[in-house]
Amino acid sequence: MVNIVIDGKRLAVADGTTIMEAAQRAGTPIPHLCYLKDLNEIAACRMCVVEVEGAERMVTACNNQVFEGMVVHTNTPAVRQARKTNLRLILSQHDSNCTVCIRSGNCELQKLAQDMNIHYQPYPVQPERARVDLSVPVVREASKCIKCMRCVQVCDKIQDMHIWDVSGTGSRTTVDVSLRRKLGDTDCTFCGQCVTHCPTGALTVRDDTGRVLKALADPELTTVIQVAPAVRVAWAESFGLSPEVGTAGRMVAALKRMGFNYVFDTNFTADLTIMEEGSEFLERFTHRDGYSWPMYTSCCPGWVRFLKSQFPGQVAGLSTAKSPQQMFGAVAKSYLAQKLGLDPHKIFVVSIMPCSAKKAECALPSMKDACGDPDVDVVLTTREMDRLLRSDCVLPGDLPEEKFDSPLGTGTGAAVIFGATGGVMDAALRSAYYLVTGSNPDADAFTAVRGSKPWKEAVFTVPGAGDVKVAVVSGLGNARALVEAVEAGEVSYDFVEVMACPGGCAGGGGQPIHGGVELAEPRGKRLWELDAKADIRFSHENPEVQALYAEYLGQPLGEKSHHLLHTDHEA
Ligand code: HC1
Ligand code: SF4
Repeated sequence: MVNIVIDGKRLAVADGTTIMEAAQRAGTPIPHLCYLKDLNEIAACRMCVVEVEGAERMVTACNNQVFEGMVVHTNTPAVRQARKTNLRLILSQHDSNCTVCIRSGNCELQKLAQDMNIHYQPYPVQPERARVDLSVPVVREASKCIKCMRCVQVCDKIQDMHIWDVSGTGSRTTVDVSLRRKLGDTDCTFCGQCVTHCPTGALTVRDDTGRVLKALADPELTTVIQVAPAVRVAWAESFGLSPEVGTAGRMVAALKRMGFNYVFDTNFTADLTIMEEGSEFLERFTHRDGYSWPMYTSCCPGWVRFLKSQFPGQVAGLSTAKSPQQMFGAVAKSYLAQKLGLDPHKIFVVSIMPCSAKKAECALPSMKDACGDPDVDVVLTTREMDRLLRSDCVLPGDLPEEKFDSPLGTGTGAAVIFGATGGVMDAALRSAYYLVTGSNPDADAFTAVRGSKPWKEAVFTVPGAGDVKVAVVSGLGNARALVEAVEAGEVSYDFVEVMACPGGCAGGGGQPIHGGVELAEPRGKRLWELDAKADIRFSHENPEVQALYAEYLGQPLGEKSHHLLHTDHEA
């Protein structure tokens, strides 16, 4: 232990503790802007300067460790002045047009300026201007970048993709797409992790709310909305509602107030995905030869784009099943259109997703199988949905709960866990077991694939089929390590679930942002709780999915399924 004094308070802390952490423990938190624990501890913003007795100059608290006898002053006039000057210099390069910024009210720079009582700017403001590219889902506004390096670090250290980099020198130093490329020309997976780690509005997800409002106002269109599993445990955060109040039922009620004709559940097609993907796995598993191993899940478009660009030789291992979001669109513009007697060209399908990559997925040329139009017309993130509700003066906390509409609105416990790492695998194993044996396993038989460990593996015995060796990873850095190990022959699996975002969609790039606080784990925990208390916990028992097969599709992997619900991943 190390004995120190912070602002007159004596305390003992463990060796290796930073001044920042020690001050937090002493009850005198130090302001910071670029800092993210374990990810970005480079003192780029110099907001965390403190005075240390005996030191010649101020030191930064986030990347300096305490030593025996250290005496720290965190809040002297000189410290306050230095921080203010540093922040004003940052603001001199920042477009502070806060009133129309997407991050206004949720911006760490704005909050710090307010907290530090900065209300005038003595330095001339010269933000870096650059054209904004709206052709891709992740949008960078150079004029708002404060060069904190968080995007570079999360993309390098967590996602291992190296899309962002420092460019320029001296006062022209900035952060940009590496090698000065356009984002759309890179292998960026559009996972959006750089966006959720950006403290300002420099990195955002393209706003498509205008297209949705236009569709809602068009009397010719029937508007159909689907809501992804992970959205229900995150949407209410922006409204400050507790989980008990911010339920899926209130989200449905709020969307109905917006005027959508039908509010359906992506959980329905998550169950459908299990029927198709589970059957596909069993087909491959029982006829082993001629297939590429392992079989990989295909519901995360960030992962699919990653595999195509980084490991093209492994693409044959991807399940051909489309993602639940895409299956939903295809079913809405075929089965639902027929059932309601509607022209599929007049059905406008909107998805609410925790994800930025889903915007790129729905625009793929291959995703238009139902009627030649895109199966999904617009994807909005959880944050965009919250903004829409706000702009329409909907107060979700005051609404009585409502149910999803039928016939695409029922989902099981196996579906809701798609939003958490391990959930797709758990759900697939439950139904694969049933499809082989004709009886259900214990719904909690596959707990080894749950939890936040970044790389999990397990072997399960399915009577009549044998041992199934599975792995689950989340985060693209972990995905790269796994695929490299597969290619090197160091590991071998039958079935692998990959989600691009750490913790799965619960921590997706479209979810509410909380100043660098990671919420994938608690949101995921709530998804597992929803599964545990669900009336039905097996995808094959979803009555609406059973009806879809009976009335329209016939059987899993049948001709209609092949046409509507599967893809060769070529485009
Ligand atoms: Fe996901 Fe999925 S779980 S990919 O993370 O398979 O986005 O929630 O909707 O499609 O169901 C996202 C979440 C989502 C799909 C499902
Ligand atoms: Fe999108 Fe989920 Fe994949 Fe992240 S893990 S890129 S949120 S689908």
